[in-house]
Amino acid sequence: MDSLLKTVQGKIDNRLRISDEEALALFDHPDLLAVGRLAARANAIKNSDRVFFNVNRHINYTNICVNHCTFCAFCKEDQDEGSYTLALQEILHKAGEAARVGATEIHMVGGLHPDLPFEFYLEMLANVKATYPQLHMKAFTAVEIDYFAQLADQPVEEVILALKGAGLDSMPGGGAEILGKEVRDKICPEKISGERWLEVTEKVHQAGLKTNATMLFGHLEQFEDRVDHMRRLRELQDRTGNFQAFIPLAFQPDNTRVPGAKGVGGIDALKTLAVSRIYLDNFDHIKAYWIMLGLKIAQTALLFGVNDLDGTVVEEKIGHDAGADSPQQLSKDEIIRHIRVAGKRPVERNTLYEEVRSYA
Ligand code: V47
Repeated sequence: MDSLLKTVQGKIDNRLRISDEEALALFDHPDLLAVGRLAARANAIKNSDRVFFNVNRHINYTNICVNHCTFCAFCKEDQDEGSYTLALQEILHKAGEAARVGATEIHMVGGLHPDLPFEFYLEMLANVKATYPQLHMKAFTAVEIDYFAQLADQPVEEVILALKGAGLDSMPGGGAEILGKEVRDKICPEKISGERWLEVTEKVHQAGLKTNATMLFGHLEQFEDRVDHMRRLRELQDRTGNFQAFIPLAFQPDNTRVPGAKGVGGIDALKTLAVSRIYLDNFDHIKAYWIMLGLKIAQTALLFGVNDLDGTVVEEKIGHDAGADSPQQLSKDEIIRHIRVAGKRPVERNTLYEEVRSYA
């Protein structure tokens, strides 16, 4: 073991955090398996051999979006072929299908639609919640919440309270992309800044809601940008403690407009998940989102510090419009089998990481 690995191991064992320089050095380290072993050690301290998953369904109510992020193949203009906005009845139908198969969570996000009023979103939430109160509504992103504040001409705090009142239970981690300005200006120039994403997320945390945090990687960014991104998240988590999971999203390049981007290889994906597990000492969970990583890498990641495989998903558009070759959905049995084959203990969780059922 070289001196970097020894230092990092000592820090993990003594519950100390690694520096940005150490994280960068881990990204550059040639021994992926050694870095993975350290991440697995850090994860075992937090989660022992448990790997979480949930039974959920994604609903994307519209793909029409006023931002034109170059990495996004999902976004459409109103008049484009393939653009859509779901009617409330269709949304309720999808939520009903999820409820009938025992889902505990609806993950609901969409584009920034130019014409829908804020009331549309409140009504959507309130109707799903009233019809299926057992479903946890994990919905919108900091980007959408900022947009709603503009639509409603209200402060973000008021918008969050109104959404909470209508049934919002927590917020997913999308829209973070890469928080640093230089890369962000290239891949999503019209999107809110990284600073604003953090500010809105902090307000959501202050309103008592849990959220996740994502990082879109494998496009134009350097390792330095990834470490900078994680540092900002670690600092916010020190202040609020309301992040649940960190989710590195592997960039899917098809039908996108990021010059030169080729997508993410298995080694980079595993290294990124592993370094994030070691660096983000104040995050309880690192999620391998199998839709973007592919099932094989997501399963392998369970030996590289990951303790969450996300869920059944059912219908996925954002990654698949960009060429993801993963399936659209997984059954609970398949997820359990993939976790067991990795030598881990499957635990079905709800959105707040409360145990629904543990499988011996
Ligand atoms: O913010 C867009 C990403 C995100 C592409 O919180 C792409 O539990 C890869 O946030 N290739 C939305 N990624 C998805 C998301 C998410 C997913 C699963 C679980 C959770 C959670 C959150 O998808 C966007 C963007 O970063 N994205 N285009 C692409 N071509």
